[in-house]
Amino acid sequence: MTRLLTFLTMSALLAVTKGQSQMDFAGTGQLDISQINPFGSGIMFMLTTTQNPCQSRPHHEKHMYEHFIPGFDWQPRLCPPGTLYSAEACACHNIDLRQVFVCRPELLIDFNSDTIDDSSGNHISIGNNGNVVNFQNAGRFDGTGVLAAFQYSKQSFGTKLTVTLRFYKSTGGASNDQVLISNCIGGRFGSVEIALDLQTKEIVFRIESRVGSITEQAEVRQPFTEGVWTNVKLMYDGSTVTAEVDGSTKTAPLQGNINTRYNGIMIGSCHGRGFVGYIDDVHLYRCLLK
Ligand SMILES: [Ca+2]
Repeated sequence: MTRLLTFLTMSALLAVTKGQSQMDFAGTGQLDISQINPFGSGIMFMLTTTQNPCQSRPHHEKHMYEHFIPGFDWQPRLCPPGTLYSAEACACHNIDLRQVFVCRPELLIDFNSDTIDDSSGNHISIGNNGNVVNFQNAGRFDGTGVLAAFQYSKQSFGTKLTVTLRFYKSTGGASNDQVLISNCIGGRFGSVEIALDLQTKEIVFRIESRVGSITEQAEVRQPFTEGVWTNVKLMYDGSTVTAEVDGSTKTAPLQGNINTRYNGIMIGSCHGRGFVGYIDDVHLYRCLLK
């Protein structure tokens, strides 16, 4: 028994030291422990051999489950497409044999009601710093406004992600770099980001991924014009980043899982890069929208 515990402990240590820092997270995402490694160099740590209590529980909709977050109580979460939650496994391990796969938005903000909220049906809570208002069924951003979907903190998007939105750029803003959507943290660009470079008048699409312990980035730029509605799509399929603007497509190669971020998804500003104009029809899919 002692030998077995020693072996298990050593295996866990080796898994960490070999850079296998991605931990399964209730079968729906991954927690990147390299960003929260509390173990300083030279400090020994102990791994318990007691199984952790299950921190998720069934939801009445079997394609979902509830995850306990200290301070936020039980929060609903979606299982990956084609899977159902299993209380026995404490994860989305069951295959949904009846499912006909359709790529549906996990997050949908259409700004069509008085309150700015997620109308995907997944009840993702949207924070508003009070400076984003609905105006003629679109979100008006004055450079200080930001919407936040904190649910995406530390969640992995894996190798399948599509983000679509439309924007109308008005003149002005304190920053020449204005964020439409991003999970940037500090001065570090988002691992998922669509921003405007006002100096070059370009939309900048960014994805940051991780292959093993190596971080890689792809950036694709497309021109835009102020004062017109512009439709954009950012898609990543595990090998290619696709940036589409009003039907015009550019691509860049990239591999690996999209990097996790502590931040949630921010809309309209991130780290002082405030957007001035209108944003509408924000969709986020954990699948490929062809
Ligand atoms: Ca709208």
